[in-house]
Amino acid sequence: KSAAPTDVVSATPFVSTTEAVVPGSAKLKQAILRHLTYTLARDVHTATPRDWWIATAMAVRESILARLIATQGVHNDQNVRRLYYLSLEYLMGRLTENNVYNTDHFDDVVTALKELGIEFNEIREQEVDMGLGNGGLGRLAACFLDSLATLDYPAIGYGIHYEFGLFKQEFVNGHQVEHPDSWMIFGTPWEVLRPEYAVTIQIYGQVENVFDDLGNYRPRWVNTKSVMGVPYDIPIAGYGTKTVNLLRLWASRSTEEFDLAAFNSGGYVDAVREKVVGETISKVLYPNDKTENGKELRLVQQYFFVACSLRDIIRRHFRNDDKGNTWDNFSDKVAVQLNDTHPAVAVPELMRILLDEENFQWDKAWAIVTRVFGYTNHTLLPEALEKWSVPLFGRVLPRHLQIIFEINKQLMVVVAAKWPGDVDKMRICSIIDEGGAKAVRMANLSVVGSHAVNGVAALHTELLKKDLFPEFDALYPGKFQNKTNGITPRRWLLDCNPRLSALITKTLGHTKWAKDLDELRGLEKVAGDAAFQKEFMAIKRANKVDLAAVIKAECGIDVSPDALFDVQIKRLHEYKRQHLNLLHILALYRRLLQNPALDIVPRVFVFAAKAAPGYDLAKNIIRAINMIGAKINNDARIGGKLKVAFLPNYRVSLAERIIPAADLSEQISTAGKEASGTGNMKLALNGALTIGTLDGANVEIGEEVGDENIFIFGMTVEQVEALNAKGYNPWDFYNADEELKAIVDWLGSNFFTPGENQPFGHVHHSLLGGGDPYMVLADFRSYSDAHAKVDAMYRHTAQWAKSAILNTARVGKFSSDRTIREYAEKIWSLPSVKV
Ligand code: T68
Repeated sequence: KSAAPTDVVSATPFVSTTEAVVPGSAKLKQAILRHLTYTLARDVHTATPRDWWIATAMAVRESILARLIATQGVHNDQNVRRLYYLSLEYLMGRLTENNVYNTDHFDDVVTALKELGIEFNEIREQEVDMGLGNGGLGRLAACFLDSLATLDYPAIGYGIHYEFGLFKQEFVNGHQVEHPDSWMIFGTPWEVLRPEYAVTIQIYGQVENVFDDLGNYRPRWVNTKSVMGVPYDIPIAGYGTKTVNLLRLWASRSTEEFDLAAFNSGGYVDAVREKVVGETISKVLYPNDKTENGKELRLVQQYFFVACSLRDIIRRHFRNDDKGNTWDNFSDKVAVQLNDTHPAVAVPELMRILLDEENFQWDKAWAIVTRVFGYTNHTLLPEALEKWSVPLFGRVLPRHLQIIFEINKQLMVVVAAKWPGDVDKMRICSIIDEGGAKAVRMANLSVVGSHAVNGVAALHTELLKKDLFPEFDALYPGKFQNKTNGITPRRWLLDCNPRLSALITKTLGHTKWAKDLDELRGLEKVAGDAAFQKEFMAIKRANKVDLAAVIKAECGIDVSPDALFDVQIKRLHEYKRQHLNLLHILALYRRLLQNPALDIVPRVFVFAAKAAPGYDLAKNIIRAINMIGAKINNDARIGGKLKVAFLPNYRVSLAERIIPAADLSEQISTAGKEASGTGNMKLALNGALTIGTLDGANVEIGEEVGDENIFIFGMTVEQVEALNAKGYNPWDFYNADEELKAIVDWLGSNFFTPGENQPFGHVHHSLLGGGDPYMVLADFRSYSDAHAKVDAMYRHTAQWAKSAILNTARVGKFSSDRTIREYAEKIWSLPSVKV
């Protein structure tokens, strides 16, 4: 039977839906030229590099779309169980190169373009990053999509098609300045607009309390505003397989109903202005990666994408009613993962649909809901746990608030049964925070509404159970699980480090490693081999030469590829302690000034980080690194032994240039604060040694690579807790350490910015008067000592090379393929489906 396949992407005029373009450079060359003419209206003489990029992407896209159609057809015909990943963020980066590699078109593309006189390396720079996320959480979602498709799991990602992604960062006199990221004004070849799947959702309004003829409560949600969600589909091609899944991102549009009231009362111009309100929802990504600020538009964004996605999921399920799909088998076919609490409003939304639209009894509806959802927690920091004020929530989603109150009422019964008479336990477990202004606790809602809750590293999950949710862990034994994060080895080794990839393939004699990263263990036996070490380190050096050119172009700083490249790249946050790194730089600088003959390994400190626009301390740390760096870089007295380069506008495509060139990976958060980290995994995989605390996934990286191949320093979680319990006073450490005192005072002066008053006052205050909440001073000496060991090992080229190789060889565990298999088996019960 030839029913229309599900989620068919409308074909471009050049694509046959039945036949994929046969790969091969000749065909590809033809397709590129065809798109140049008929998609872009260009000829080879007038084509710009951007035209060549789009034509190339369009040519590769043909076969990807054909595979997308085939994949969705198979999934639909077999009525498979699917995983739906709900995430407010996806940090996809550039798509062309990844798609070219994953579909094995790389050699053909390079050859085809060469024949046309074009270098692939040049045109790929034309693509603007798709930066629809803040940091680790958004990038994790992107890595997961790659692994899901590669492992042939039927899966769809849902999110928001932000018009503006994470801001672009520029430095002016060392200060961070933000600019809008208009990534899509000229469109992108990698998305397909699907107006046929547009949905209309309701928001705001009031609840009318109505009873039916039998006296049943039948609330009516009325006077709502309508908003339309229009989906854009981005194909997600698996590596070394035919599976192509999709990422569906919703753009908000006003509906006619939305305009009408304004039109009647205020006339045409007001009507159009109202329309703008509807379009505002998907306008911009919120740039805070930790603190939640209770902004109404953010809640509206969350509800908008969740409501659109659930509508779409339900439509897809019931389209297969001829295959027996009903609500009874809904939770057999549908698994939904909540990427943090940002999509947690899905819990009351699915309840509302079942209760109010489908007339379910509460218990039956609740059973479906809790079977469908899983929840991933990404942080223990209290300021990052989402809360919505009850009045705000009730204004935006009045019916959902009622449902949350009912969920909570039933929860309180369960809590009271477990701990009779213990009001404290009720207060702690309640979804409603009653201390002070009433608020909805989204984490509690997510835990209660899901059948599985997971942390993102072993240590994080332990702390989740012990410190954040001990009551829920007791109430629901077995609900809490660990799923240590991972990264896709395709983007983070195969694509970004072609030199090392080629060496690995040559040495192992196969490319299986890109799909089975434990194969890298095969490198262990050559880790001590002098010839292999030489090749490995020559590749590292070549990558450093490339990065040095980027540093020169972006910062105007000359750096030597023979120096040790010491790298800290991540969001700027007090708990990540970029200022601890800065104190160490100041210490080295001071030691050199006091003894210019001091023999240290020359170092290049590479930073890249964005600070949330309203986060003053983080911005002050950026300024301090920039200004102190400028002073150091231009100080002839130290003979170029230290260089500090803060690369602006950190993003996925910049990470792809930095990571292959790193010697040392800075993972120096206060123990217990970094849930996992994923940059730590990318750097180790590319042969950087870690200097880090026993925090997040560093613990597990240490277990894999071995103590002698990682530089661990600082307090453990237990020691941090003990010091806090006894009362931490940073002045004790300041007064007891002559060098530390001197550099902290130095930081507090205007030595680095003459004429300015207290230029780094914010940082300086946080370390002393502010109480140093992340214990930078307490860990300083141990950190500095660990760096001395780094220095000593780097001088032993063979020893360093061996350690670097063993890092690459032993971090196979951190492939997101392993992570996704664990989710599929232990949380989603998701079989893979070969296309
Ligand atoms: C990160 N979280 C964790 N949050 O900090 C990191 N938050 O340890 C972990 O490796 C990573 O998640 C993946 O699990 C984030 O990146 C955010 O970006 C964020 C964004 C909005 C609101 C709250």
